[in-house]
Amino acid sequence: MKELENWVEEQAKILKPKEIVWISEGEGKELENLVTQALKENFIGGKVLYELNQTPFPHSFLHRSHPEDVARTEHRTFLSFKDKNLAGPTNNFMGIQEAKELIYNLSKNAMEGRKMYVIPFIMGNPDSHYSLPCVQITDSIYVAISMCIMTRAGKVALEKIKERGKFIKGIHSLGNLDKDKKYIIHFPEEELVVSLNSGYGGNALLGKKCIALRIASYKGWCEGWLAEHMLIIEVENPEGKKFYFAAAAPSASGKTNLALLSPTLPGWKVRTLGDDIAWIHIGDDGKLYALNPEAGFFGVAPGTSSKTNPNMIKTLKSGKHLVTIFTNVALDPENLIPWWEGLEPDIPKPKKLLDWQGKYWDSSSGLPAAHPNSRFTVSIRNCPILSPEYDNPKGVPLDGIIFGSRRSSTIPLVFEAKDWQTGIFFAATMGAETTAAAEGKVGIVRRDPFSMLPFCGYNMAYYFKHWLKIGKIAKNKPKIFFVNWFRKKDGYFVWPGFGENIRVIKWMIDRIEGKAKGVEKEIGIIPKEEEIDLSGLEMKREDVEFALSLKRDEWEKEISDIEVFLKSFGDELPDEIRKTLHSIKKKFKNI
Ligand code: GTP
Ligand code: SPV
Ligand code: MN
Repeated sequence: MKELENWVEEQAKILKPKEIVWISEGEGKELENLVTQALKENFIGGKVLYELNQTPFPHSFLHRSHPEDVARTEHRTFLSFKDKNLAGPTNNFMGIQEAKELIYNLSKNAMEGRKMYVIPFIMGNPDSHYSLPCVQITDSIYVAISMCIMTRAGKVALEKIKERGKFIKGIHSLGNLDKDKKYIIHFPEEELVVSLNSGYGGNALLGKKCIALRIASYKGWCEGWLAEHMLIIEVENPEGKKFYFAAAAPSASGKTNLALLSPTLPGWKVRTLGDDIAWIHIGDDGKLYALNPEAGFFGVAPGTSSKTNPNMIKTLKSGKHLVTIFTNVALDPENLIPWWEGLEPDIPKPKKLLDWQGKYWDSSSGLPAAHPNSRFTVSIRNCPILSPEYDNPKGVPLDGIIFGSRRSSTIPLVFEAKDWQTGIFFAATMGAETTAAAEGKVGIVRRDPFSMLPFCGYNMAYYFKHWLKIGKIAKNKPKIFFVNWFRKKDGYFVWPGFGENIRVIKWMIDRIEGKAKGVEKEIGIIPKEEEIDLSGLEMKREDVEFALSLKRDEWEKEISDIEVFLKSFGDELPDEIRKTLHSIKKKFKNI
């Protein structure tokens, strides 16, 4: 395709790579050759990839990133529009001319001495009307291999680019990994992303947050659909009836775990469709249909074990499809087995351990051996509970949308919004404690609307309006629920979480089927204690009560924080949200 060839040529003139390599298969021999190359190629004092013990972890490799390039960098992530107002108060804005000049200056000769990989890829099932063909260029072989795992790459995408005559563009260069020159700049109107001087996941695998969320959410706003930071699951009850849920949660706050949930209640089954991103369209029947545009998991390693997430451990040990990469985990140097905090009891902590930077780990240092944001990159096809509906080009019809917070107080284990408008209000004002998925202090409560604060590709006030509008058009809407697995009592998580979360989903299904009444409280419908199935679980009554409780002092503070946050949107804030705030405030005053 001429436009593609011209664009690649044009970029090569600026970036000056020593060679251009087109990815045509993204699997098989081609992927094998890339891995062989990466095992030999130098990268910050070592190699790009190290082979791991193939017995427990077939087709698995270790990568160590630059030690200062280990998480998304929100303060260096920008949206560039003609009109500043389109970025809104929660995003960093950069004018188009300034951005283009900066990029040109930083890109000149940035790929000198390196190969430039051209990766055609498609987000979503190629047969889907909703999938989007894209092309990323990169000078990182680690990024090229990761893109082959995370997306449908190669000729399948190239064919669609030719057929549709257009593609979303991504330019990525490691440059010199200078953190002061790191920029991730999005041009939603032009459907272009440029990322320079970082090699880390969300900053560098451009299909993921940059394209499938920031560019796609803007596109969805223009075209009438949604791009969301959500997992997708199929839940089958003991009678064989299936229900579909999409669930948002902030980064490193339980999506992957919920997506691969292994239910503790007998007879219940959960199957995975996606663990991080959902594109949601309105169907002809007025239902909302969700599909996963990705083809792999880029999941948090620490805390993953056969106790918390047995299906992920099986996924990582499968080795059936493509290759698996562990980034910034620790390593048992004798047995070449990856290790991270929370992996016991599967793999006991080895006597000798290399930390995530490859140095001998001193257990008395108080520092973790694996980086808290260490991750694995693995094909979704290796997941033993992948739903056959993953390949459905239309997506699956949603029965429920779940919004999860990470809050040690205030937010109860679960509640249902009384209606769509109230659901949008709580989603828009959700708070969450920050995690290691982004640079900065961990554990600070900040408002993270829809878990999209770092990923919304346009003015968040318009995004709220867009969700409200979707609710008006879709006549067969899912119910909206809120969950918080992270509430603490005396310093401990009061809810056991993980596989036990099926008990909360069961209540949601009872609500969907009209079997559970719940109790109406100020914020919505909360389960009656006896409506949560606790069979086979040893949990004190008072702890369940605590998990479901609303504390007046906590909610007074919550509402005043919400008010401050909503003020930042000024006049752009939708009236519906302002009105819902008043009505909820009034309810709390009336207690
Ligand atoms: P991103 O990939 O960053 O978008 O995150 P994610 O939402 O997929 O995060 P993930 O599921 O990997 O969550 C990681 C963290 O959440 C780990 O620290 C887990 O131990 C913790 N976690 C997940 N589910 C639960 C749960 O039900 N209860 C508790 N207490 N912790 C959980
Ligand atoms: C997140 O931070 O929400 C992730 C990882 O899913 S990254 O791809 O780095 O954004
Ligand atoms: Mn994520």
